[in-house]
Amino acid sequence: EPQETLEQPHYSSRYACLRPCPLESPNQELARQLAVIRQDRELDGNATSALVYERATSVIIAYPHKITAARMNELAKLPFMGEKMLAKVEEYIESGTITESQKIAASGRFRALSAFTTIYGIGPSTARKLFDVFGLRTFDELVAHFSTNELPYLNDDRSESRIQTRAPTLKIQAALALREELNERIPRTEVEAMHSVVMAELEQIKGGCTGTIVGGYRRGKAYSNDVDIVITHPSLANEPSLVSDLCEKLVNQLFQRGLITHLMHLGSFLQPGAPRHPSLSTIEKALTVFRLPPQLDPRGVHRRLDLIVVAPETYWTAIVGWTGSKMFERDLRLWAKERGLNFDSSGITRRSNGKQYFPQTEEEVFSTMGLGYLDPTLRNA
Ligand code: TTP
Ligand code: MN
Ligand code: MN
Ligand code: MN
Repeated sequence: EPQETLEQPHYSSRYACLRPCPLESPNQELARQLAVIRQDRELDGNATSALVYERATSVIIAYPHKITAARMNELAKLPFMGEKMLAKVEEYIESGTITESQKIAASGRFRALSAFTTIYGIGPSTARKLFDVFGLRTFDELVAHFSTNELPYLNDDRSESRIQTRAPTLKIQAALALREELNERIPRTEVEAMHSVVMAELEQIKGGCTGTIVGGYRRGKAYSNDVDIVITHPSLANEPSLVSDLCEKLVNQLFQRGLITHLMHLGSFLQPGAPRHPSLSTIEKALTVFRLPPQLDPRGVHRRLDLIVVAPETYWTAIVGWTGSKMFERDLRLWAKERGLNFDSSGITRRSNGKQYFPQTEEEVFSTMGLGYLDPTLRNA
């Protein structure tokens, strides 16, 4: 039952899911400098301040004009533009740089922590400990440190997974060794080649699967940090056990072929803190490390590959949920919540009575939540 009047997208919206945001912004450099401050706050564990900068930056990149002194009055009326933020924007307009961003970018601690957190498994708190407690400064020192230590966990919670596989977890030593390859960005042609290889393997396991590349690729990015594919098959309808079954078979076959080399995480989709409900079993994900066969990539570069297997009834919510951006997704959930709905990749639920909605087109995902439609290329919030 789509709502009758849909909220129309506009750059002045408080919600990232209502701000049309193309990949290229006339205020890219300003946004880049503000993002340095955001990252500094994240690395310091100051999530509240990081979010303030993230929201303001998101509004700025959706603003369709180059920000100049003459635009400051209009900018001041936009959401999340507090006094401190406006002062930084003004400083940028006048001088071309934000002093605080420059100071942060020049600091040795920021440089080390931001470098450490490019390693899979090292988040801000681990990075701070490695720097502050163990006194580590360089990748060589990390390699030496982790040749005798292991992180207590690497986010591979197999106890929660219904999937059984022999593919090894990516340990911290391997993550360090693969650092340069995993940080290399992936051009669109290679994203498409990875998708084709995965679909060909799927066809052998179960004929007639559908698979859509989501994530940054779908938003139009020329280069991606990983490849995200949402997969379904008609026979999975209302058969949760077949969903994890197909995911397991796919991971095992790709591992046997030497295409998947490591796993980072397996298991049902679960937002941190979200209540468990039955529809969770209609989605299963495997976050992996993948390499193309030698005939397609002679270098055999290791790439991150996320496989999301879903029942057909949740296919379109999964596609919207995995197309991103992260900011877009965060506000999509917030918007839904404020309207008494719960949105996640496995469906839309009315919070008061548990009624579930399974939209069968992408437009319907939006209209079910009272949102005007935004093309994926305008979801770069
Ligand atoms: P990412 O692959 O992390 O990001 P991206 O595709 O936008 O950009 P790139 O890979 O080039 O850096 O996430 C894709 C979407 O999937 C994002 O909107 C968030 C969502 N997502 C989840 O919902 N759950 C998860 O566990 C992860 C890792 C991502
Ligand atoms: Mn700091
Ligand atoms: Mn991605
Ligand atoms: Mn991903």
